[in-house]
Amino acid sequence: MSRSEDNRQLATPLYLGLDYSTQQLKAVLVDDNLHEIYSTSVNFEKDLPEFGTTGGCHKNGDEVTAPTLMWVKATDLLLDQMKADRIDFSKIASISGSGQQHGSIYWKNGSREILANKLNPGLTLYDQLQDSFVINNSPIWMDSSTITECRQLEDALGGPQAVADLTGSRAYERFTGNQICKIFKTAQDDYEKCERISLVSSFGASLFLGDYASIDYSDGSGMNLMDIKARTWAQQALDCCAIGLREKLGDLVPSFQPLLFLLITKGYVSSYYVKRFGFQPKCQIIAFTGDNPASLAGLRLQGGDVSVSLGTSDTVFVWLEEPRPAIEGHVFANPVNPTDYMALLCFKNGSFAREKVRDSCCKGSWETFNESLRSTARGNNGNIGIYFYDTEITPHAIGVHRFNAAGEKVESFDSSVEVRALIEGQFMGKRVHAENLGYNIGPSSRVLATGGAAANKEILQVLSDVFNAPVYTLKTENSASLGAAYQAKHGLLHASMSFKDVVKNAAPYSFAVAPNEDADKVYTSLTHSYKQLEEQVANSQ
Ligand code: XUL
Repeated sequence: MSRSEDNRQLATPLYLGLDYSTQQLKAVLVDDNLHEIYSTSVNFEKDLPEFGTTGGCHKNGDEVTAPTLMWVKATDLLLDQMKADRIDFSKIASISGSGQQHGSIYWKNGSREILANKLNPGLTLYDQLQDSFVINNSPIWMDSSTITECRQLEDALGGPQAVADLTGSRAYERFTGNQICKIFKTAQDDYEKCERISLVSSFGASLFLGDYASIDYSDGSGMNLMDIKARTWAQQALDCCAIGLREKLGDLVPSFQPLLFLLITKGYVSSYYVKRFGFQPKCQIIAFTGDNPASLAGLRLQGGDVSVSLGTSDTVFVWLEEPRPAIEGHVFANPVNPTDYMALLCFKNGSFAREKVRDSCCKGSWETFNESLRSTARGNNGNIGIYFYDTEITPHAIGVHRFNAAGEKVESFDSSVEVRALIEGQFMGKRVHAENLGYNIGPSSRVLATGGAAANKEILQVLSDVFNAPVYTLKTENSASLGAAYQAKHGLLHASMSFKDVVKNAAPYSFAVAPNEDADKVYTSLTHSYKQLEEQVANSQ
């Protein structure tokens, strides 16, 4: 291809973002202004029924896996769909992606050679990678079968806080190091026949690169194996898990790093895709990352921001500069700024608790619920409630606990006090745990609200007041794949441009609400009281 043709092609570059999530593989194409112009997806259960999954996985007690080849076949199908939709693959300048975090893929000895040199463009990936994996069913994030391995790691490294200080999180059953440790102990032959272990994200990148793709810092933070500050493998943690693990994991790279092929030349898309689909030979593969870090990129969070996803469970992402890993929540390397961090906090009691209180106090009416929020004073006259109907993750505790302004336990609240206590309690809990991990609300902090309850302005007003920061909303069905597409462009430009500048033309946020003037005064001390009461509840269980 001559230079002028090259330039003409790139006059309208497109960027491809992929997301290998639990239930589907999704593709999003954005133009040079990062506006989404196309998306498509393959649903594992519906479109690939031959694998017999429910929601993309197989559950067997506390073991939860997904067929590795299902993800390979989904990749074939996705690209076929894009071809049928007449996507001009030659316009794609770069590709990045994301994957459900923590899942692991075990490549058989010799597979690198197949990926790099033996793929026949006349055949599907599925046909050619049949014999490339030593473990056919990849453990995924819903697996909780490694409690023994977790205790072993915490005992060896000096306890849960020591593991958190080193790796960003205490030992978790779904975290990849503990999963690998279990495979090392129970299937040592398979472990020995494995030449590379990928995460779901780096596995996706490997398929497109035609070589083993490096694990990125952010998704690498979800393994209990990476030194979160140094961003290198933590040898003590590796030693605890399995023999010879360092070689099987490869090198770590920043999350927006253009990848290398065979560790030497630029990591362009494998010639398999050039010949089969018409990708341009210089389409660059950028490291893939975890779905949560990719979503942080998709939401375009900046220093000081926090995003709160209000769904069945609530999830909080926090941008951190100086992390303080704790035994609740996770600290990951930040995917868009190489020196910063992000925290991920999951709260089990989200919409379910809100709906339960709406039903018990407001006869099922959101209108009455909102009226209760409007008619009660900020700070609820000192009344505080903790509503953990299900065993909460952050903190690990259960039950409904109500306290009056003197901090004394009470049996019940009036309906409208109950409604405010629930919403204030949910948001003060988020603030407490974000602050525990090193978050500081600053003058330019913003809260980005997403998920179903983000449509409710009265709820957002309490969120804004508790965090003393303006709240914005953004439509985000695709935040992980969109974030991956942003990272595809960022990866090409990172040497000369910050992520913030790369995404400056992306769709603007909608402003929702601003904090009331007395918010700081009311909630700084109330949140302090909430923190003490929540600790008291958690410690007593
Ligand atoms: C994060 C986690 C999940 C998966 C889901 O720690 O386990 O959010 O990433 O895709």
